[in-house]
Amino acid sequence: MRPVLSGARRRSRHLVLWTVSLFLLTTLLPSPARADNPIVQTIYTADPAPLVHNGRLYLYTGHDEDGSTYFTMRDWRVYSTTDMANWTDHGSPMSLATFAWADANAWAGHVAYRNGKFYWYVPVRNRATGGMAIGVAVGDSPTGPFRDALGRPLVENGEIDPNVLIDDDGQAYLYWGNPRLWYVRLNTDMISYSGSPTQIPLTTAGFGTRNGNASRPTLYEEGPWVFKRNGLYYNVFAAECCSEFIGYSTAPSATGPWTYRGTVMPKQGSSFTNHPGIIDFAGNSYFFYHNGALPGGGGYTRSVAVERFSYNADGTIPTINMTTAGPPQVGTLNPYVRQEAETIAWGTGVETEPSSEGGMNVGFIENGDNIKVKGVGFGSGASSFTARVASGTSGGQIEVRLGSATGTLVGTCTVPGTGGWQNWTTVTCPVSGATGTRDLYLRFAGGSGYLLNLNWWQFTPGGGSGGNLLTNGTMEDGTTGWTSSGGTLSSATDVAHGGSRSLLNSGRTSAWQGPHQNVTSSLTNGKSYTTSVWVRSQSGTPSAKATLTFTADGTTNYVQLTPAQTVNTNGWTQLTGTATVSWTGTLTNASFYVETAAGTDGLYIDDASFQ
Ligand code: FUB
Repeated sequence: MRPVLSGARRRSRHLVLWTVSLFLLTTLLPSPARADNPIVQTIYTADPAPLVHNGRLYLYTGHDEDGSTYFTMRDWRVYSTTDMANWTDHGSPMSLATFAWADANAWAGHVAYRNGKFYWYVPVRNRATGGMAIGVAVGDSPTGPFRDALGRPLVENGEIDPNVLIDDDGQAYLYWGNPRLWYVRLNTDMISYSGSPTQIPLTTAGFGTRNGNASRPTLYEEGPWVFKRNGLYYNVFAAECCSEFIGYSTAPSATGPWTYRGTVMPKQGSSFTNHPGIIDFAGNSYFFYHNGALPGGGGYTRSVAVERFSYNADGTIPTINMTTAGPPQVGTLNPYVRQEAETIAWGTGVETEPSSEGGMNVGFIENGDNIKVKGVGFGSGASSFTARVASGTSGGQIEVRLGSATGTLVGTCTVPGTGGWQNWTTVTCPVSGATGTRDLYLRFAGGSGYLLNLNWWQFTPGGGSGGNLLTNGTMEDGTTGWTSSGGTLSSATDVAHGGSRSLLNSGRTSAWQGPHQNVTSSLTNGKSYTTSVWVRSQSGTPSAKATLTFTADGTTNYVQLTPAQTVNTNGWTQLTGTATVSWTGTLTNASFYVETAAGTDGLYIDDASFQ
C-alpha cells in the first residue's frame, strides 16, 4: 500500500523545496537539465562509499533528512550503476532499526566484500552508553537485506567513520576515528578482531599541519578512506574543520608510517563537511564526495557526487574540483531490455518508494515531472514503448521525448486508473523517430495531484528495416536462437548483465569459435548496422569482438561489427560499433557471432542487439 498520508506530507515538503528552488536551480546550476551531479535528486544523501562487484558499481550513502539542522540521519541507502551516468535506486536496506542497541546517528559507513558476503560497517550512537560505536551488518547481496552481525558494537571508543582495507595477504584492517585515527586487525570472519585498537600517530609529517588549533595540530579530521594501489597505501580523509577539504597521505604498509601528500579536493560546495570515496571501475578512477548542491542543500542537507580522474604518473592524486557535469558515460543504456524506472540520470519532481513487485518504483509523479535517462542506444529505431504502471487516481500520460523534457515527442502512452498505487498494469504505445544514441526523457502529463507510478519500462525495436535482428538477444529464453561454432553453449544463471540469464560458450578450442546466430533472412544489402553486445570471459582477459560472416556467390566474407575490446572475468564489457554490410550476388549463410582475437577462454554474452 502506498503510504498516502506520509507520502503527501513528504511530498508537500518536496513541493516547497522544488518550487522555491526551481528558480535557484535555473540560476545557480549552469545547465540543470544536463547535469549529472549530484547523483541522487530524490533525497539528500551523504558520505559516499563505492564498491565494485560483478561489473556494477554500488554506492552506499547516508541519508540527510529533509530540513535537517544537525546530522539527522536514520537510514542508509544503496544506488548502483554500470555506466556512471544512470543510477539505479535500491532503496534503504539498512537503518538504525537494524541495530537494536543503537538509537541515533546513522553516519558514514563502508561496505567490504569477503567470502560471498557483504559487511557494512557504520558508526551509530549506542543507546546504553550514549557514545558513538562501530556496528557491523552482514548481507548476502550488495543490496541487502542486511542484518546486525553481532547484536552489539564491534568496537566502541566514541569515534566514527569506519573504513576497511583487505590487504593482498588477506589481512583486513578496520580504520576509523574523529578526532583520533585508529586501526585494528579484523579476523577473516570480518566481525571480530585480534589485538587491541591501535592509535595511528597523528604527526604533522604524516597528516599535515593545521594552523591555530593546539588540540588538533594535524589536518586529519575524519572519514579515512584507505586503499592500496601499485603497492602504495593511500589514506584519503576529510581535512581541517570547518569547512573541510579532502587531503591524503601515503604509506609503505597498511599500518604506516604515513606521509602527508596534499589536497585532493579543495574546500568548495556549500557543505562544511566533505567525505571521500575512491574506486576504479571499467578502466577509470573515480572520486566520490558530497556537497550541498541540491536545492535546499547545505551542511546538513548534503548530496553525493562523483568525478572521474587519472592518477599522476608518479602515483600522486591530482587536485579534483566539483562539477555539475560529472563523469562521461561508459557505453550506452540498452532500451530493448527491461529498465527499472528508478534508473535515472536526473529526476525532476519525482520520488522513489518500495514497489509491491520488488525493488523500487518511481512515484509521487505530478504534471510536468520528468526523468532523464542518459545515452540511450536506440540504434536504427524503436517501434513501441512499454511501461509497467499503476495509478490510484485516473492516471495520465507518459510522454516519450528525446534530448530534453520539451524535446522531440516520439510517443505518448496513456496510463489509466488501476484502482491503486500498487495495482500494476502494462501499457504499450507506438514510437516513431527514436534512433541513434539519445538522452531519453519520460515526461509525465495530466491533471492536478498525483498521476501515476512507474515500475519499469522497455522499448521494442522496430520491425522490418529497423529493430534488433537477433532473436533472444536478452538471453532470457535460454539458448533459443543461438548456436556455437565450437565448444558448449549453455544458458548461464551465475552471471547476467540484465535480467537473470546470460549465454555461455565454454570449451572453445579456437579463437574464432563463439556464440552464433543466423541472420541471413534479415539482412539488407548496403545497410549500416549498429551492434551492441555485453561480454565477459570465463577466464583470462581475451580481446573480444563481434563479427558478421556471410557467403555471397560462393565467397565467404567477414565484417568486423565492433572494435575488439579486452574483456575480463569480473564484469561486463560492452562491444559496440556500426558497420555497413554489402555484397554482390546471392547471399547465403549470414551469421552474427562473438569471437576473440586469440585464445580459447570461455565467453559469456548478454543483451545483444544487431540492428
Ligand atoms: O554524516 C555524518 C558525518 O558527517 C560523517 O560521519 C562524517 O564523515 C561527516 O561527513
